[in-house]
Amino acid sequence: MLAEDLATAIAHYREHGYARLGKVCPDEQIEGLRARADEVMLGEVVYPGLFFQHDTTTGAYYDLTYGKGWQGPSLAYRKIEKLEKDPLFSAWVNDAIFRQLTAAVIGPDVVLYRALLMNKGAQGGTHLPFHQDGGKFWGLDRDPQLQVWTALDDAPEDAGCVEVLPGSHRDGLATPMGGVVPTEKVAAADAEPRVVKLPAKAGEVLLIHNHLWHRSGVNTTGQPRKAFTVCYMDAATRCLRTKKAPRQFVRVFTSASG
Ligand SMILES: O=C(O)CCC(=O)C(=O)O
Repeated sequence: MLAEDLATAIAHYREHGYARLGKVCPDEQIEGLRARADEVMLGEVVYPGLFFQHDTTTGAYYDLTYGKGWQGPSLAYRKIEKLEKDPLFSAWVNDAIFRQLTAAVIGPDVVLYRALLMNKGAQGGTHLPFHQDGGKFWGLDRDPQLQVWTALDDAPEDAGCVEVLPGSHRDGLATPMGGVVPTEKVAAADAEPRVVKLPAKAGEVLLIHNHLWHRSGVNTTGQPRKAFTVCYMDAATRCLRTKKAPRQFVRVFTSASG
């Protein structure tokens, strides 16, 4: 990607809270990631310590269940975290384009908060309400600012593409906890008429500010809608949790590594 195109995308992300990088992941690499995601869901490729959340059958966010882990082979897992353990996903996380991007947005020393699959299976997936990815719920001494979302399958509007409220990142957190934006705040912001839908083709990348209000609907296409989303952050960020040992974050880029 040309340096001036990246700079234009970063300027858009800073102003509006999101940006399109275009189709920056080559087809062959996307096909590998898509196949690997299926292999992980089906239990054909296994890494200890992955986080799995299966999807609902209702499409309702509040029907999601937690803490069950891998529940057997299924292409209807909604979320799989810690995919940096897989060499194909790790290679994409560490791609040179993201070194350039994170150097400009975060600085030279970068760690991962998370690298996860967001899947809306062919059976429909689940409605994801407006939310922000930060706040006390994340347990950090500062909120990360940069998420990189890669479409592994085509994600047209009717597959439940990402939808955003432009500029909403500039108002900070809607609640100190972060996460789902309360419905009364969504109504008060008169969000609906200002929502921008971001349909994407496989291999396209979106930048999403952690404080941007974003959401996605259910998938009515009968085809899977898989995406891989990575949250990068400054290596100086500290985990504040006290019930367990504080998290140590996986290093991605360092000023020393050239
Ligand atoms: O893929 C989606 O539906 C939503 C992704 C998302 O919320 C994120 O990347 O933070």
